Amino acid sequence: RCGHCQATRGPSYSQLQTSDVEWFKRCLGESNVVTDVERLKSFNRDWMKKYQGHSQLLLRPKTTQHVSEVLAYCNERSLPIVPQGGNTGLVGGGVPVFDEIILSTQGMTRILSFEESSGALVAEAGCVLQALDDHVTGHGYIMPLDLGAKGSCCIGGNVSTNAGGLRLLRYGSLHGSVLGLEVVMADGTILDLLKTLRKDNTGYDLKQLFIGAEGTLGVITAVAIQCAPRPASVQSVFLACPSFEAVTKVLGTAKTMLAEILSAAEFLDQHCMRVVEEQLEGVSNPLTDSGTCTAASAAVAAAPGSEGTNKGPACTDSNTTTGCSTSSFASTFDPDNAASSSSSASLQLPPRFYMVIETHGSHEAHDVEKLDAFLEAVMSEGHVLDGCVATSKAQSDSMWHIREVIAEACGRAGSVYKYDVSLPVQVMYQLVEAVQQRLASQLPHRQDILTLGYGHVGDGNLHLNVSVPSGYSQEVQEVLEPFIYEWIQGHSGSISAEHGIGLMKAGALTYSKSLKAIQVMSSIKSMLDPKGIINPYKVVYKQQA
Ligand code: FAD
Ligand code: S2G
Ligand code: ZN
Repeated sequence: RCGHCQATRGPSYSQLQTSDVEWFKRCLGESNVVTDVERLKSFNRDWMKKYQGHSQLLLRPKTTQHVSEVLAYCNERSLPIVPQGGNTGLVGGGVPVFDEIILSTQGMTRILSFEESSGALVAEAGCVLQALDDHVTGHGYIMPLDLGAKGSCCIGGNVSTNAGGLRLLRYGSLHGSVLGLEVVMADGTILDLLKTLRKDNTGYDLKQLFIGAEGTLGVITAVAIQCAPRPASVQSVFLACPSFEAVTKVLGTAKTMLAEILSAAEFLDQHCMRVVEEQLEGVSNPLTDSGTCTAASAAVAAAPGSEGTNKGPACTDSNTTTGCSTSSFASTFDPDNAASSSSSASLQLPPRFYMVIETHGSHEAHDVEKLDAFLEAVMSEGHVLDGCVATSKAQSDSMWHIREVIAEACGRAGSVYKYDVSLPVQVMYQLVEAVQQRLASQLPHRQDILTLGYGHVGDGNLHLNVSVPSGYSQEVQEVLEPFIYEWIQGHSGSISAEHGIGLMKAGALTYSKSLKAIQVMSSIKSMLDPKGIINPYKVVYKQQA
């Protein structure tokens, strides 16, 4: 019985035989068939070390034809498989529940084509996202998605989870940027939907079924995706805010004043900043570590095109309305030396929230002028206590690094319960506070538990993380669930914004989808995978019963 979802191993599934392994070796070549228990360990365990499978076999097909032959064989033999890319998924979707065969796409890493004129890329599913971004950057394009896991996650896994990430606000969802897919179905049929046309309105848009299906409807073997022109001007700022309400105000102002050049709006709370600084060597708050980035005032005043910026008096108090302009941005917020920074009362306390905001545009002077006006507005309204503008790629990267390593830092601090959810922005942080209060009241002796919030605030996507130093426990799990799912349902949110359902939320789909909708999903699953051999127990499994 599975400890997470109480499922039992499907009665109709066969046990793996030696003759099966021999067949796979003849089909794929001995080196692409792994049975060694030690080598299988990392493939049987998810990135968070929360889900543990017991697969005895890893297959690494090199071609679509191989995948087709393997699936036809497994379907015939009723041998369940789990497709796996970079194994960075966070809901247990990419690892076996019991002894399912792991079908890894890591052997399928060819870039099949790139059209300079249109920016359409066609690549095999096992290509790592970072490698693709590097490839298209050389042609003056960027991938339309960016995740903290870009160094390991694969484009097939990205599509299969309908990954969101740091660029969704500007470049949209994969449901829009994926142009075509090649998918191998449960019976081995190769479904060639691999078009690079921007528009192809011919019947049902089948590729959409597989985007976000988390490997339960077929194995994606190749992806055609629309890349975006590499922006000539990238501006990044790191801001400190006194409250989450201020964060929402800054977001609103960014959307109106930065408008078409706004490409990312992320937030993190003070607990994130602390755990990153505590757990990761050499990562520090750019607003207290003056070496990280140039103070907004110096940068904005010096940046080209800001000549027109009102130089204004040195802003000694961000709450006054003395005509402070952006160029008088408080230099750096230094809690140890509050006297040297702006003297306003709100600066006496460490900021409770931080934001990373980025613009992608085609004309630096134009972009800096808009950014300058935006910073002036949010400063003069008191929604920003302090901040800095990156004046080099290295500074921009270091700002993003803080945001991207929060997950890793939380993982180092303890075992993490992750809740990737969509909520109306105005209530978003109330969920973090509600969970903090609930843990304090239900488990008052557990002061060691760290509850924090961060995420893609521009998309209404919160990442609530509860890090438990002593490890996963039923005691903590029962305080968190179903409380969190009920809270989300009561606030018209979604229990999964971008990570998917996987195994973790297979029993919670009803908090965000009607039974009727789930029944339709189950009938699609039964039609496309009648023997249920592709990634069983995941996504709609619970509702099948
Ligand atoms: P895997 O983990 O290998 O698999 C994920 C799911 O896809 C599984 O259900 C698996 O069965 C299925 N699958 C994989 N390959 C295929 C295929 N070829 N065909 C069919 N099904 C397949 N996610 C976000 O959305 N946004 C983020 O900002 C983000 N940031 C992250 C940061 C960190 C540090 C980490 C560790 C993870 C982050 N993630 C994020 C989660 C994860 O990176 C994404 O879900 C990613 O898309 C998973 O890709 P993968 O190749 O690792 O897939
Ligand atoms: C992110 C992944 C990590 C997490 O960093 O945007 O999607 O902890 C997340 O949820
Ligand atoms: Zn995310």
